[in-house]
This record gives sequence, structure tokens and C-alpha cells, in this order.
Amino acid sequence: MLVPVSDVGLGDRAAQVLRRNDLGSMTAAAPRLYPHMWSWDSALIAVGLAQLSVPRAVTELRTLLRAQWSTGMIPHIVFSAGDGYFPGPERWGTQAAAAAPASVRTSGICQPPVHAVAVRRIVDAGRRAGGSAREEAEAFVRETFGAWLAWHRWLATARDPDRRGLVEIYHGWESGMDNSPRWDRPYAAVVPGAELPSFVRTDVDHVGDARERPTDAEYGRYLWLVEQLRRVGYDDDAARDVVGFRVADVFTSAILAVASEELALLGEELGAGSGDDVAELRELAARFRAGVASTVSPSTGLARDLDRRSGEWIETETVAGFAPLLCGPDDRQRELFWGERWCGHPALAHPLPPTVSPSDPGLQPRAYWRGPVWPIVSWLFSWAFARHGDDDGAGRLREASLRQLAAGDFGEYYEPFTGEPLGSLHQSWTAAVTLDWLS
Ligand code: 9YW
Repeated sequence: MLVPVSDVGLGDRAAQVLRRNDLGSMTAAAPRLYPHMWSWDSALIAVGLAQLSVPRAVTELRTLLRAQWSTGMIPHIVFSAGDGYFPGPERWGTQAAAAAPASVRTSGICQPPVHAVAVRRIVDAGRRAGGSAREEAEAFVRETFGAWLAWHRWLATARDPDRRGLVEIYHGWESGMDNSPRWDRPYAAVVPGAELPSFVRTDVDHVGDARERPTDAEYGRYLWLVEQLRRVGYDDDAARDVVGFRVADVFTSAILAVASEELALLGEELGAGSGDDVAELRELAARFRAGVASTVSPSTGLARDLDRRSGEWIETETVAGFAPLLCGPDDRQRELFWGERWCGHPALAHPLPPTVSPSDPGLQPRAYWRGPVWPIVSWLFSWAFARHGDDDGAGRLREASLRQLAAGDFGEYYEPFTGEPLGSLHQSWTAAVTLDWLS
């Protein structure tokens, strides 16, 4: 019998969320709103699971890898048997795609490559626990190194055809930051065709206030892009030519840089992959780090995305502008991050990075990726700060986040000025990063 959540501590409550959302060999991203496995969620969920059980964390990532496409792409959704989410497998129509796996139903686009970061955390947890946990974690790296390498290689080729060191995305969903104002300009050029099949949204049924979700107009554009990709069978070359949204995403590029470095280190430490593989990953890390640095605006000091269709920089001040801080220490960015335009803004409930600068009058405090604080974003920065030796920065994010999370609702995102949890509650990755912060 389940213990009532109010009777247990934060770590126990977080563990309980992961147990309740556990579908067996995958974890639903959220109990009702997202009844399937999402790619970057599953990686962060594995980070939390590793604190509870290394074998269960390994299972999560094995399930994800079973959905990997023959091109190397890891799809953004792996569908469970559950329903109630739109667009589901029929709308994606990936069965007809040559590269899709035969026995698993998936979407046809990807999400940020945080997976090697999760593999590193699983190895760390395995080593702390010792014995069979250590053996299993290390064996998992040896067994799956080639699959992760194929994933990074796909991003570096299919999605960076000109070798700029920037990953191109074909859908805002691929950034993980679906309706961020970063994408407003490129989306304005996406005009749904009359052939767009009609649709009924289900997401608005699962949140208290529809204004916390993207609008119907936004959804029409999202589904039109799916339609364009579906019609070319999700073929990488054809997709590049037909899709109405092509943006070099600086945040995803930074994640690819740092995750490639982690994978190279794991390969070296554990004798997984060849010397050439490790060297290739190091080259990718250097290429994407340089790509990220090349986007920094001299006036704002923030990194920018590049709209590949219009050739224009995207100047919106969002948290993605701190992409260089994921790659390594950067004094100017560090000052900005903690300064008054961001975490040091006096009106914030907690000194944590909102998705849009609190000094920007366009910030919408309750609207999804247009203002709220997302705990997983704070976690990524705290992980990166610790990795680069900035223990003070990592500690500050950890403490503020644990204060934000103390009520134990594990919101999908939080109102930046009041600290109220928003979106779906009992969100798996929010609970997972809480467990990591408590470890
Ligand atoms: C959707 C699952 C996903 C996240 C995304 C987030 C949201 C799905 O939920 O997208 O239908 O809106 O934007 O980053 O992976 O948690």
C-alpha cells in the first residue's frame, strides 16, 4: 500500500513519483499529460533512478535504445501502450519510414542529446554503490558505447551538414523548449497548408489552465511540420529541403559538445570503442564548443540561435543564451547569469534561471517555455558548473532548487515570481533531478 505523500520526506516523495510513473521498463514523463517515454526526459529520469537502483536506471536507457533508428537518431517519443496523448503514433506515421525500428512505435524527430550525461551519472552511482551495481553500470557503457556514438555521429552529420558546429532542428519540439519565444520568428514563417488533417488536442484536458500550454495557432504549426516530415518518410536529406522550420539550436549544440566529451572520457576510462572513436568524439566536442562560441552576441553576451531559412540571428533573451556555460567556464556569462537581468533579479521567488529574462517585458510567468523556471534546466546548469569546478555556482543552484521543490509537488515548471508549481504535477524528471540533488 502506498504511503500518503504528505507523511514522507522530499527524497521519499520523489522516489514515490518515479515508482508511480513506472510503466515497467520505461517511465511515463508525467502521470496523465505525458503517458509515454520522452527522450531527454528518460535520460534525466535515469539520473534519478540511478540513486535508487542502478539496474532500473540501466533498463530505462536500454528501452530508449531499442527505439533507436537505423540512422542513429534517437526519437523524441517512444510510445507506451497507454493513450490520451496527441499526436500519437498514427499521426506520426513512422511505420512507413525506412529507418524506423520495426517493433517499437516512435515519433520521427529527436530531442537534446543529454544521454551521455545520464550514463556518466549511472557510472558514478554504480561506483559509489560498488559490487554488482558498479559491474552493471560499467558493462552497460561497454555494451552501448557504439549506439551512443552513432547518435552523436548522426547529429553531427545529418543535422550539421555544413560542419558549423551547430545542430539544426526541424521542429521546436526538437529543442525540448517547445514554444520558447526563440522560435517565434521561424514559426511565423510556417503556414499550415489546407491539407493539414484536422486534430483534437488532449494536452489542455490535463492542466488546470489552458494558458499554461501553447495556443491552438502554435499547435497548428507544430502539426504542419509533422505533416511535412511524414510525407517524405522522415528521410534526412529530403526533410532538410521540405521542412518549413530549420534553425541552428545553440542549446542543443552545447549539450552535444559536453555530452561528446563525457562519452569520450567514458570510452577511454572503460576501454569502450576504439582510439579512433574517442578521438572522433573529442573532435565533435571541440567543433560544437566552437560553434556555440561563434554565436555569442557582442552586445548582450548571450549565445544565439540562427534561423537557417532566413539567415537571421535570433536575438530573444532566453535561458538558452547561456549555452556557453554548459560547455565550460566563462567569466562574462557567469556574471550575467547571476546578475540582475537573470538569477539576481530582485523580483524572483528563488535565484534560479527563468526561461526568459525577468527584465524582458515579454516574459509570460505562467506560459510554459515563455517565462517559468524549469527545474531540469537549473539541474543541467548545476551539473555543468560542478563538472567545470564551479562548486559555488553548482551549490547555489542546488540549494535554491531544493527550496523551490520543498513542497513536494514536482511541478513541470514554476512561476518565477511566486514559486507556484505549474503545468503537470508529479513530473518524473523533476522528481529525478531532486533525487540527484539530494544524493
Ligand atoms: C508536449 C515531456 C515533454 C518534454 C518537453 C516539454 C513537453 C511535450 O513535455 O513537451 O507535448 O508539449 O516541452 O521538453 O520532453 O516532459
